[in-house]
Amino acid sequence: MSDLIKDCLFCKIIRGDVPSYTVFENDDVKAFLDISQVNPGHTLMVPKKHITNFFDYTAEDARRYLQYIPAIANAVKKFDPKITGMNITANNGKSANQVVMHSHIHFIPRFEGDGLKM
Ligand code: DGP
Repeated sequence: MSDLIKDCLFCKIIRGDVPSYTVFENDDVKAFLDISQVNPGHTLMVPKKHITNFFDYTAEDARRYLQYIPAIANAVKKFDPKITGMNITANNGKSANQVVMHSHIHFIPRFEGDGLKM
């Protein structure tokens, strides 16, 4: 295993070396609750292959990993019937506030009148 993958926080979560609350998982991706909940149910989806961000995705990576967005959005939505919307976003690159350099998508549940500014 390369040092990059050994030391990557989200690779550690995928391996189970760092605990997380799993929302959805299959051979390709894992989705787990974000440690800093912007709103209740805030979830991150990561590909199990280490890819830094979307600049490095091939078309095949996009087909393989992004196909799960609807399934994960609906899994998160099931947490609470009061979830009526969801921000599905990615911070791509350091200047765009990407802190963890393993590609991930945020699923941020929205509630009527929650006042969250996104
Ligand atoms: P970003 O700025 O897009 O790179 O967001 C990284 C997210 O990762 C941030 O919302 C907090 C989350 N995060 C950081 N460390 C951990 C952790 O150890 N466990 C979990 N579940 N989430 C983490």
